[in-house]
Amino acid sequence: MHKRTSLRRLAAVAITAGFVTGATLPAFAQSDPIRIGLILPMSGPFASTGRQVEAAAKLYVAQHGSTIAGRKVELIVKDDGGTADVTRRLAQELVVNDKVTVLGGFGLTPLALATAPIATQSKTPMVVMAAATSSIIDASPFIVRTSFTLPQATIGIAEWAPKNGIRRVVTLVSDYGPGIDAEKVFVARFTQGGGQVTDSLRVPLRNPDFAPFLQKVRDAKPDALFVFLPSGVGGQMMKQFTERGLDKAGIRLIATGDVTDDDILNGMGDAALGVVTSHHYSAAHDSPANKAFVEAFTKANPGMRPNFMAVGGYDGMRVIYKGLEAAKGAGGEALLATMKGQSFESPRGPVTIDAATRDIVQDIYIRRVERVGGQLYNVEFDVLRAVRDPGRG
Ligand code: VNL
Repeated sequence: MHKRTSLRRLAAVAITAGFVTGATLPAFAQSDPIRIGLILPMSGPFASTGRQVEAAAKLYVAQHGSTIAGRKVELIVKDDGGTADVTRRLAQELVVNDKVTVLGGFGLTPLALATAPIATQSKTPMVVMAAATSSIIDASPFIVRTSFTLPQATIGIAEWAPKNGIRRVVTLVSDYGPGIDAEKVFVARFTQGGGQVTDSLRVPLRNPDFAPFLQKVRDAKPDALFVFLPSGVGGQMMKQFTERGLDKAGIRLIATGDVTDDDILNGMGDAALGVVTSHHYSAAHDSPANKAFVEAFTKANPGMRPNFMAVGGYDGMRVIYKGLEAAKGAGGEALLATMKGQSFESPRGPVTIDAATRDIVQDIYIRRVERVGGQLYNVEFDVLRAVRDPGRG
């Protein structure tokens, strides 16, 4: 007994020190499946994000098969309900019990941040497909991002507004990471362009009551209200915006594309017409790659239109698949290395995972809500090419 233990310990030491005879031992057997663990808010107030990412990830697998480097690929989806403690526990279980090769998903910033230390400690690559606070990328050297950052999305509208007759603006954002990023970048760029931000309002992330804030904006009568709210929440704000008569008072609405999210845009009605936003993805993006994506997504998920969360999930799976293929099914540092630097044509347009920052570089479009074929879409009319995250200087 004692002898066996010490032998085993000796073997462990030999492996760590690299004294293994012959070829290096692979960390997996050829018969082991490659497990990809996605953690998403499939329930709770942000379930639409989970539903979109999951649908797109499953579409990617359906289109590209379940075998990589001769091994079976298993996609595991776990529901964290949008609660960080749950995300952390699920990540721990996926790494320790399921021995996933890579983690993905992460619907909101706090959920990504809660998982980052686990990715670092276990050397498990972690693909952030939805959350978008600039600083997430710094939380672990094992993070790769296929979503976007709020500074990236915000500069488009912040530069467009002062060139288009908007001089005085009030900002309204969700009071957490991405909202603070959006507010900071909007104020800086809009002011640089000659505009003036007269007030900056922050609403709680959970169950926001927009009424008192919008009343304040109505009284202040700026040229426009700039808004960031997480995906799925924009419709409630839009309803209140018109009910309180802000549109009639001549106050324009400008926003990041999170507010006119394709998942809910069509349900917003005429109130949304003419709203100008900037973002990295529109279901109306005019390219063959996007047409094929929207068609396949809608076919696999009748009644659903893919939004920017879906594209983050679809591209996230692309980065994982191509990374695994190049790394011959290995995880850890080897997979991280093959995920970095990937450049490809996404449904959103051309993208690159910057090898140095691990963050996504992508085009940012200026769009206007229009009725196309009886449905509301964000129609792109201008573009900033190959935008890096400006939040990192
Ligand atoms: C976040 C950013 C979440 C943008 C979002 O929707 C969004 C985040 C759920 O980083 O928490 O549209």
